[in-house]
Amino acid sequence: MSEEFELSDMTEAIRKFAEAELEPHAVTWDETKHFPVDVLRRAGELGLGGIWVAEDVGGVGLGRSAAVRIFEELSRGDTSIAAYISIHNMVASMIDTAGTPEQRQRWVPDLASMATLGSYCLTEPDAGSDAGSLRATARRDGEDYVLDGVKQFISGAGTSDVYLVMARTGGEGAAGVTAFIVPKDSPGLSFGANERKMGWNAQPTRQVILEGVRVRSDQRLGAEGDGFKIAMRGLNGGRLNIAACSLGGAQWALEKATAHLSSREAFGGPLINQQGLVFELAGAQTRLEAARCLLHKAAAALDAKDADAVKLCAMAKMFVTDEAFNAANTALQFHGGYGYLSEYGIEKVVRDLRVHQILEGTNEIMRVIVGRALIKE
Ligand code: FAD
Ligand code: 2MC
Repeated sequence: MSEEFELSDMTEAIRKFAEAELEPHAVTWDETKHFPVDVLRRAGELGLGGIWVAEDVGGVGLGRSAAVRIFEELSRGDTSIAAYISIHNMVASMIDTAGTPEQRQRWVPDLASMATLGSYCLTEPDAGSDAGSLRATARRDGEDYVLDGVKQFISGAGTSDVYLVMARTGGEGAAGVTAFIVPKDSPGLSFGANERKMGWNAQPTRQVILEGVRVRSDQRLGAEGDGFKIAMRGLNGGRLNIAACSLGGAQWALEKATAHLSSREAFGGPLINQQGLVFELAGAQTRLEAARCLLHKAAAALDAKDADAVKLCAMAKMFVTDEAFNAANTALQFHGGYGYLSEYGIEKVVRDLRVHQILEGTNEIMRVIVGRALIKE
C-alpha cells in the first residue's frame, strides 16, 4: 500500500475521531480541566501515539508531512488534546531514534499504543528560552545516575508514565546536557500543583520535581553530552505539529464564523452580505493557506533532512502560529457577543492558540533561530 493511500485513510479516520470523540466534549473538558486519558487510549488504537515512530516498535512509520496533516485534522476537534498528543509523539520518537535497541523495545511499544503516556521535560523555573543554561543535575554514582532539580511547565505531568528529562552531567552550556528516561514511579519524583492557566485546560501543566531520583545507566538516552541536541531534534518536528494544531483550530473557527455570518441577520439581510466582513474573511483564509504552504514546505524539508530544515521549521512555527491566532481572533470578532460566550467554543480556541506563540520555543526565539541561519548563510 502506498504511503499516500494509507495517509488519506488515516486522515479520514482521524477526522471522524475528532468529530465524534473530541469536538463534542472540548468546551466541557476546558471548563472542568479534564484530561481525557480514556480518549487518548482510543487515539492510541488509531496509531496516534507513534505517527512517525518506526513500525518494528509499534509505530505507524509515517513522515513529518503526514504528521502535520494529521495534527491539523485532530486539532479541529480539540486543540489542547491534539497538542498533548504531539508532545507524547515527540517523546516516543526521541526514544525511537536516539535509543539503544533495548531501550526502543522496552519503552516505545507502550508509548506508541498510548498504553503509557509521555512528558518532555526541558524547561526549568530559571531556564526557558535559554534552555542550554538548565541547572537540573545528574550525578554519576557507580552504575547509576542521581537526578536533582525542578522542571517547570511540564505538559501531562502527574498523569504521564514516562518523563524524558534533560539534566546536566557536564560543564556549562548545551554540551553539558544529557537526556534520561524517568518512569513515574521512581522514588524521589514528585509533581507540583496543576497550574491555573489561560488555555490548554484539558491537559495538566505541573512542575516535575526530582529529589535524589536514582536511574540506571540504561535509562540514559544517548551519550553523555548529547541531551541538548536530542532535545532540539525532537523540537523541530514538535514545532511543526504545534503550528499544525494552530492551523486546525483557526480553520475550524473561520468556518464557524462564515456559517455564523451567513445565518445572522442584520441591516435587512445576512451579515455575510457586508463586503467589509467578507473581505476580512477572504484575507484571513488566504493568510492561513499561505501559512499551510510554508508548514508543508518545512515538513518536507525535515523529511528530506534538508540543510535548511531547522530554519524552515522555525519560520513555519512563528508564521503559522501568529497567522492562526489572528484568524481565530477575527472569527471571535465576527461572532459578535456570542464569540465571547464559552458555549460556542470560539473563545476557547483563541485562548488555546495564544500559548502556541510562547511554547516549544517562543516566536522571538524562532526569530533568533532564523536570524542566526541568515547570518551563517
Ligand atoms: P523566558 O525565556 O523567560 O522569556 C521571556 C520573554 O523574553 C519571552 O517573550 C521571550 O521570547 C523573550 N526572550 C527571551 N530570550 C530572548 C532573546 N534572546 N531574544 C529575544 N527575546 C527573547 N516546557 C517543557 O520543557 N515541556 C513542556 O511540556 C512544556 N509545556 C508547556 C505548557 C505551557 C502551557 C506553557 C505555558 C509552557 C510550557 N513549556 C514546556 C515551557 C515553554 O517552552 C517556555 O515557557 C518557553 O520556552 C519560554 O520560556 P520562559 O517561559 O522561561 O520565558
Ligand atoms: N535542531 C538540531 N540541532 C540543534 C537545534 C535544532 N533545532 N538547535 C540547536 N541545535 C544544536 C546546535 O547545532 C548545536 O550543535 P553543535 O554544538 O554541534 O554546533 C547545539 O545544539 C547547541 O546549539 P546552540 O549553540 O545554538 O545553543 P544555544 O544555547 O545558543 O541555544 C536556542 C539555542 C536558543 C535555539 C535554544 O536554546 C532553543 O531552542 N531555546 C528554546 C527552548 C525551547 O524551545 N523550549 C521548548 C520546551 S518544550 C515545550 O514548550 C513543550 C510544550 C513541549
